[in-house]
Amino acid sequence: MFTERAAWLCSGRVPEQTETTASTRAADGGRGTPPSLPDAETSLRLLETMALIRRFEEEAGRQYQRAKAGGFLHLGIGEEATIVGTVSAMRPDDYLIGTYRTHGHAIARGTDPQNVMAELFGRVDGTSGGRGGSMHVFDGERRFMGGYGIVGGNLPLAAGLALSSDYRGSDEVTVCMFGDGASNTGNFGETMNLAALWRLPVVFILENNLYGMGTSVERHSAVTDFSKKAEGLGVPGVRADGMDVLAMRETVAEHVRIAREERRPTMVEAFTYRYRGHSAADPELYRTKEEVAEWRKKDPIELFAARLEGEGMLRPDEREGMRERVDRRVREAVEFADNSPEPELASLYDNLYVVGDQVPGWYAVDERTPEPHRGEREREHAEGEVRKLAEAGAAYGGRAAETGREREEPAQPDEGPPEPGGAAREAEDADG
Ligand SMILES: Cc1ncc(C[n+]2csc(CCOP(=O)(O)OP(=O)(O)O)c2C)c(N)n1
Ligand SMILES: [Mg+2]
Repeated sequence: MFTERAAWLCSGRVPEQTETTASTRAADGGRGTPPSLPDAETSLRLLETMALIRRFEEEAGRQYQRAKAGGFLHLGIGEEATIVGTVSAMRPDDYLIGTYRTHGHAIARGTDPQNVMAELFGRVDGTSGGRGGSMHVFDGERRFMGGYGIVGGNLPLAAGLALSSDYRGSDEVTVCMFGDGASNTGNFGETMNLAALWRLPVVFILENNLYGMGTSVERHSAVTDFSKKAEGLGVPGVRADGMDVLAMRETVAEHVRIAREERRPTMVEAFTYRYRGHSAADPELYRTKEEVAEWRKKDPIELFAARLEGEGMLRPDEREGMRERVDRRVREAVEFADNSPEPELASLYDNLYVVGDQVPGWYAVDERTPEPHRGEREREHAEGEVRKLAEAGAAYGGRAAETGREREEPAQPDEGPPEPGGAAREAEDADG
């Protein structure tokens, strides 16, 4: 059955704008006048990145069926414009954090597809040393902070990243991408509340692909205008056409600016669609082939390529050259992953979160102490430590909310890094 909703969503227009947002042209989200094209180099880069992600994802699906890639596999085919448009509006020192559907996010951030493919294969050259697999791609160097399997689990982490930027007095912004289904978790409400209360420099991008696994948005969310869902908690939002890379780029750029300069968290709801099932093991009984076909007509890569061709920025032979380049890169990624060794058996416990003396000799990190310590000494650590840290954090956040977040100048290079807990202690002093 091809529903009325699907027709509405396929019409190429996002529904009525919410009133609660920055009234900028960017917030138009692809309705009305189409966003103007950036220069040729940028436009072609946007197209090629989307094409690379598409080709990578198709190959990942193939390698999964050959049992080369293990675990779960969630593909973002169809969602490329949401990903690439968003990432293209960020600075290299901004943070990005996503879900379990983030191969494309890492590639858009600049991670080599070879290392992403090696991660899918569980090999040492993978982005997480082959230990995370598809759901846990991570690239700290490019400030892509993962890759999380817990729905909504990345939201509080995003708030933490933004708080850390604020605490260090930097103007970095955190961009947090998550699904429509994740907006039903407790983490969503808790994160929005703190982000607004503490004026954290974070932009939330809700990737509305109309389903949480096999459950449509009308069946899982009482409020289906997701741009309004956090409004009552102090985080206003806009809707944007997630199938249009330029609409996403412009909208997110404006919201990143609001976070960076005005220190206000906001949300962008991106209307997008995944052509494949939720994961590789999805029989797709919850939607029709017609619905998928309708969305394919709005394909973000084909439509953008047609626009570039129409405006004389892309010749057919250049498009072909682009296809060959991305194809070669993905084939090389598979070869690289295939040749990368599996992790040594002896490294099994490396980097594990180990509690107490379960595994002697390994380092542990737990909620009571800020530093890693030897697992055997776990119980020697003072219980009071966590309380002190929590109190100091709350005092810091509270002060910032009152003062409209006056940021300190970053430390001069010769002063060295700020002393751990320095600002928190200051906040305590100010309070008492
Ligand atoms: C806390 C939690 N509950 C349930 C699941 C199982 N689960 C995995 S993905 C998913 C759907 C999430 O949908 P959405 O947030 O819309 O993201 P999408 O997969 O559409 O990108 C669910 C329920 C989980 N991983 N974590
Ligand atoms: Mg979804």
